[in-house]
Amino acid sequence: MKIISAKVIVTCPGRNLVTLKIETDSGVYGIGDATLNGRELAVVSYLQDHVIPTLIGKDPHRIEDIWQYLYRGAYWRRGPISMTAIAAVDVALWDIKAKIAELPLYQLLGGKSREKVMVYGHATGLDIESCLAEVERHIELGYKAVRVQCGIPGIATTYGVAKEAGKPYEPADSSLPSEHVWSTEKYLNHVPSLFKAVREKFGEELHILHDVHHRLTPIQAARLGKEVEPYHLFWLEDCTPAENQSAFELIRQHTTTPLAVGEVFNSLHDCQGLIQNQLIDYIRAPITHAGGITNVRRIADFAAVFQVKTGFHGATDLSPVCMGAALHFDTWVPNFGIQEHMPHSPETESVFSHAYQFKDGFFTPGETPGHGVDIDEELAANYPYKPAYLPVNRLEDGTLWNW
Ligand code: CS2
Ligand code: MG
Repeated sequence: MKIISAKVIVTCPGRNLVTLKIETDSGVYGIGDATLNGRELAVVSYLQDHVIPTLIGKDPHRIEDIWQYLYRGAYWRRGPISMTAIAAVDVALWDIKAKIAELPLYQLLGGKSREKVMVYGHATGLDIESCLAEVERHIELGYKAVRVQCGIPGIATTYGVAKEAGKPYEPADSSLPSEHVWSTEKYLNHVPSLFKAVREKFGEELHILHDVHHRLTPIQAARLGKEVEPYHLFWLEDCTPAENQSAFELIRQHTTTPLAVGEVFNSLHDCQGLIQNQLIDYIRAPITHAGGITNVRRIADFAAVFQVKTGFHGATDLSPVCMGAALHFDTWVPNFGIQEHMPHSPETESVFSHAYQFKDGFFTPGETPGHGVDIDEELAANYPYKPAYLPVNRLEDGTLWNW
């Protein structure tokens, strides 16, 4: 069997999404997600100009060999652009192999470890009251786990808070980076009251998650982790930038609040210390940005040795193709923790058909051969690429900070 062609499909049904489609001489094709929010065209070029020419004529069944070829053969290793490109090829090849085997992808990984995959939704609010209303709406939809983010008095905009209840908060239409202002002090003084309010209104059973989004120093993260211990969070995410993995030793000394990190990781080397020293509880490196199923399986297996669980990133800037592949992986992976779920826009749902389904707080991946996701290329062409950037953050004194 041979790869005869491959193409990159860029579409913007509410936000830019990049899909790689690999076609074989058997007529079977596979697709992979190649979306890197704000840097999409860099991955498009990496695939079109440097990867696709090397794939033509290769045997699509040789997933591992092609992964090694693209990882080692580039000479320049790691990084989000190359690892996202490799991931798209990898997921497309797993899709092809499973279609040929006429099996849902999870069967090729090792079969079911669970009947359904627990997900968490996003409850955001400009203030605590409106966030509580969103939590209630998610509970009514059946979610057992909800990420809570609210506006901070004295700060105009903060991460993860939609301008209008129920509307996406992810910026997808800024032609150049918008600049936001941040105050750690105002945030730290306010956010523990959010969790207190959620617990008082909804009790102990609901899983509460929160994303700090890289904005604290280690000692500030230690303070927050300690202060929120009474509210038993499921996890505190990205509490400090993790390039310096040993920073988490300081945080771990001060708090038992579970820690999640890794949505910006693309390699096991980004998190090896965090995992083997048990400095975190959940690893979030998503299939699309961490080199695909082949590489994330290595990370997950390594994490299992140290009782670290998976908690894949699943924001809407990861396409339904990523969600589909992730749900098959989540169905198999023994050390599964939780899966993020942000509903894609209706336009995105029309461009990407999928076999995965939501029911009462859980997803199932579907039994369709492959990962069960497809793209309507004609419909995709109706949504041309729109330049868009993630925002940039500054402290109140103008210092450039983490968004
Ligand atoms: C966030 C993301 O979902 C999350 O946990 O950190 O929404 C993140 O802001 C975006 O994926 C960035 O593109
Ligand atoms: Mg996050």
